[in-house]
Amino acid sequence: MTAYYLTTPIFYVNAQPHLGHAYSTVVADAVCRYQRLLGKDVRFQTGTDEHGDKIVHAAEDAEVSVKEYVDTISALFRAAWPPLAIAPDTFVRTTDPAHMAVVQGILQQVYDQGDIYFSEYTGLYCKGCEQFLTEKELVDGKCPDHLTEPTKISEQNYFFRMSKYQEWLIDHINKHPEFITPERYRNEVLSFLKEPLEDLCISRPTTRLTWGIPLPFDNRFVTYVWFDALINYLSGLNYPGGDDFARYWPVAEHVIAKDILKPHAIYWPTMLKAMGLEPYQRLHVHGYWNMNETKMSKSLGNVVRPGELVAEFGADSVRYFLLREMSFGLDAGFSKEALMARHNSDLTNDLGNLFSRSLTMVKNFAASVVPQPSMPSAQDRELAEAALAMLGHYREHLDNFAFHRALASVWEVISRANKYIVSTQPWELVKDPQQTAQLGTVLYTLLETLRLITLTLHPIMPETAAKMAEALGVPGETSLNDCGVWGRLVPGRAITPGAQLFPRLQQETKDQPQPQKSKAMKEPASEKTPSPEPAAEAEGLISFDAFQNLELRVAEIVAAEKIAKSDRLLKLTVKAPEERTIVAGIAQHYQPEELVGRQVIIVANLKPAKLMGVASHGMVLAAKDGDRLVLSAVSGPVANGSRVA
Ligand code: ME8
Repeated sequence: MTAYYLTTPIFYVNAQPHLGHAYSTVVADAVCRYQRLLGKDVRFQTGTDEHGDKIVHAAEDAEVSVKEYVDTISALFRAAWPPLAIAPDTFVRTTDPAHMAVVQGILQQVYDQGDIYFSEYTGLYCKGCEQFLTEKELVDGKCPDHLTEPTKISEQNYFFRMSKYQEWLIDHINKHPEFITPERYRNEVLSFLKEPLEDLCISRPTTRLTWGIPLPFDNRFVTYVWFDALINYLSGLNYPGGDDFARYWPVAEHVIAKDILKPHAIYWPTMLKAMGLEPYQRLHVHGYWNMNETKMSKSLGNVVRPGELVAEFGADSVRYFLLREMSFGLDAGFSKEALMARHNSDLTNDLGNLFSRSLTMVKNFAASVVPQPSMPSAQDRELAEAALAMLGHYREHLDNFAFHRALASVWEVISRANKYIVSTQPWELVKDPQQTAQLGTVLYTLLETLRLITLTLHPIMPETAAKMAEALGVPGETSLNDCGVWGRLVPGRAITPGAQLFPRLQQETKDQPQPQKSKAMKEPASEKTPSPEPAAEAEGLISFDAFQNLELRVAEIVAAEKIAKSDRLLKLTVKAPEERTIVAGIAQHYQPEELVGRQVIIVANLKPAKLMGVASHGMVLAAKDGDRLVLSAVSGPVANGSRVA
């Protein structure tokens, strides 16, 4: 089995994960899932970078020991990924003794062969970058990334003979056009390499910094951050021994943002060359997520927390947005409104609607089984051909990390399929027994198109794709090579229409842009016969009248007690404003005593029901957040019985 190895940067633990970190990691996760879909043996690595001045200062600010600090923040990074459906295989910490031993082994080797030497250096040091900058790199005398003036520092240190490998590196980049992509970054590196390369300072005296890996040949120094951090890509493979290194290093690829281009495109390949190793295969460089035109960064504090977005939109919606909205390599602006618009337009309207309409029609018109297709018409063939062509475009774009293009080609087919429903009018075909064969072909064409769409979504929205595959009766389809052909759905097999894929989300303010309604979903004005499955119903929408029928009222809890033999139920007496009893399944989340005096929202016109022998007249509303249940409330005191609408 062909191997594939992809890494993200290892993130500094001087602050908590934000959307910028999440982006690189979602990208890597999606690509790894895609490579698995191609049948490869994939290794996906991320981790945390835990040495250096920055970390020591962050721990001082937090008033905890450095060890305690790095353990806490590293754990936050590790915990940030599963909620985004990100599943790395390895998580490297630079404070792991195993990593530190690999770094020391490499330092000794490179020192022994004469590529590390001791010397004095005076230079302009940027604390933010933790590196010396050349005059040329400054903008108005300041570091362009941190907007601060670097400090002139003079000290004795160890240096890596990077200049020795400059010609080799230029030659390597020229001979391997894919080594650094997109091309703009390759050009940037080649242009930087036009000037003579200076040797790289790789140490800090322990008088200035102790939180680092001691140089094995001089314990008055620790190694400076890049010689430590970059080696994670090898230590995670148990370099130099073991099978992993032999298997995965020859196929290594890295994902980074442009802020760390120089260390990855210049320091790292020359370090590898000095070690006698082959360089990585490809470096994929992306741009920045900006907030109001400025880079989202922990030092500026203008960050978005991925966990909060997941709680509001769901992991798949956030993943889709990140991959669809940014052209890989360029900067993109983040706004919640844009995320909301994509959720409602691309996911709820286009994809969700296509899926629910199609499956509901199979349920209603074909008894929930895959129908037998017959001779396809030109229209049927067109959709099938477009769906197959989509797979080709999708693969080509994903191979080049052009996620937005790959997704645009999938959504083009989604839009075509929605139009196909409108023009083939299955609800009319079902009325005419002579059209049964044609109806079967239309429904089969829709189901096959959906199956191919599902295949492309596995890497992007894993949970959604799993739900779709389950409903289509193909839960095990996990190979693009085997399954990316037309006609694999077997007539007669059961289809199980499930729940709505993406609930529609509400805009918070009127000023926010409305999601664009996909053209494909606009039913033609000439369509006189109403569809038996109107779009709104298929989306799980209800009419205002239906909502009005629901009597929501504010109620005050005046008494609460446990119900014998039930560890789940509490008997509540509420005033709304008349007194009534409601049985609520909240005993595992609230003690009776903490409830009295609270105002909650109830459904007041629910049919009475008996629970464990107690008659319940209504239902208390609560939010379910994973395993947690949190009672509804009003933001200020109101009269008991007030209507909520
Ligand atoms: O540089 N937009 O760690 P770091 C997009 N430890 N991506 C962003 C971003 C933004 N606004 N902000 C951060 C380090 N990133 C070193 C790396 S690797 C051997 C050592 C992402 O915590 C992006 O991947 O500052 C960027 O390259 C990385 O976080 C920098 O993370």
